[in-house]
Amino acid sequence: MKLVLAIIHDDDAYDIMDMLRDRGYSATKLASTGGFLRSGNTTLISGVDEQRVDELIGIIESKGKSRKQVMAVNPPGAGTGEGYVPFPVEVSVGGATIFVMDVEQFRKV
Ligand code: 2BA
Repeated sequence: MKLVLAIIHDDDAYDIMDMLRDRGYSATKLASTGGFLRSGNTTLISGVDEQRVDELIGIIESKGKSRKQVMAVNPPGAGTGEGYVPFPVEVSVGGATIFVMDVEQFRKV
């Protein structure tokens, strides 16, 4: 068994969850926060048989859209002092960031 952990955009979460449910996958949705943008995103975790990992990733890829997001950045060396005007920087976020891990044990008790 594998554990798939996928960090996706909040706006894609319900479409992906719906499709996973329709295809018979179990998944858990966690509210998470990106360390760089400090804005909300969604982490899905799903335990699946190894043979189904590629299909699961395909579903996430098909619904997870890449987006541009703008963040305000202080000029280099500005620190936290006043008098500096933050400037906007555009970053490309997602589709999805996906980790696949081995599961040593899976138990429901
Ligand atoms: P954030 O950490 O908020 O990052 C949002 C986007 O900002 C990233 O998109 C990337 O384009 C950019 N970015 C991140 N760190 C950067 C840096 N040090 N310098 C310049 N640009 C940077 P994605 O790569 O698509 O990542 C989307 C979200 O997936 C991340 O949100 C984070 O929550 C998660 N993530 C990405 N890589 C990860 C990793 N190696 N481990 C854990 N979580 C990760």
